[in-house]
Amino acid sequence: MLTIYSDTHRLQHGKAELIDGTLKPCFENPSRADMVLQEVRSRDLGPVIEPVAHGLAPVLRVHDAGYVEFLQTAWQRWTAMGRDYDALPKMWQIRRLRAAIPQHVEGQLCYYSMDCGTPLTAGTWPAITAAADVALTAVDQLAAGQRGVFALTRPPGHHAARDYCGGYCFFNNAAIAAQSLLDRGAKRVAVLDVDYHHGNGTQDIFYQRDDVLFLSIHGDPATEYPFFLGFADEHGEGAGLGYNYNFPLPAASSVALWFAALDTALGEIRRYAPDALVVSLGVDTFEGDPISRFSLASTDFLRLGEQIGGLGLPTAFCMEGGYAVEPIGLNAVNVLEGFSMRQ
Ligand code: Q9C
Ligand code: ZN
Repeated sequence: MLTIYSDTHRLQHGKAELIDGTLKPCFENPSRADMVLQEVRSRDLGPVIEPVAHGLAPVLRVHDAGYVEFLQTAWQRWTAMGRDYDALPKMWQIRRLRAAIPQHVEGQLCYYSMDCGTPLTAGTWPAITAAADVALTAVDQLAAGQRGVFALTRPPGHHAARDYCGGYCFFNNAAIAAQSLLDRGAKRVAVLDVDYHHGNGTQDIFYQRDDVLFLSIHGDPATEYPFFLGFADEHGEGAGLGYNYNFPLPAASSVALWFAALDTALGEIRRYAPDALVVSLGVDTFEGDPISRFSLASTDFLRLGEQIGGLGLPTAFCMEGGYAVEPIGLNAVNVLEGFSMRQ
């Protein structure tokens, strides 16, 4: 299987996030993608190629123009005030506060953020545009006839909605890929999100549409991040009604329960009969993940890949979460190898 990768991800290197009352080094850091790439190479998964620059037009197909402009200019505006540290919001436009976009960069940071765990840094803009290009190049390769392509995207994307960042995500790489598939002629695309956390951003982007079927298997938001979206009764809206499926599972769910949810999700994908599939590939469902609470073993990821491969669809895998850094490559490449066994 072909892998698309850019070193530019390294420029996104946040310093710290608030964990258990103190600042700890960011879980979402460059070593994650480095470890995945190392495993891709050592297992000889296939060729690794650089992304092709696609510009902002395909990003603006899923993200709000004001949000994109904010991301593009924020670091320059932040440092112009003499701030040389990561930009993090300290308040939110919560219930009954005015929804107007503030003028000040700090106010805008609050307006466009979902949480305070997603540091905007000197390298955020180059890293997120490179990640979008990685996803878009994967789509180019599907259009050129590849059956499965691995977009080694970092930072991840599935928590980023049309107009907000959060959960370590800025641009929604998987949504950008799905939209690009449609723009290249696909009639229907399915996005299957297997990250431990609900893909609230992807759901948000496609919630009112029937040309993208979104399915997410994740820790129950009643107790798990992102808390405010990802419940089983979110089925879509308007034209999108019936095209959104959430499978929230209790935090300590068994592997058998997880695969039962996958089976139901795969059945819905078959029924939808899409032209292509995008997988939001988070491996934070792993038993050793430091911030998540499912218990998939490394071999379960092979099985996951095989089952996805059994759909027989052109498939773009976009890397999402996974914070047990040492085995992240083993787990991610197991999915890709399992998929390849079914081609
Ligand atoms: N105590 C992704 O996997 N905070 N994002 C968790 C745990 C945010 C995860 C805090 C988790 C975001 C792409
Ligand atoms: Zn996650």
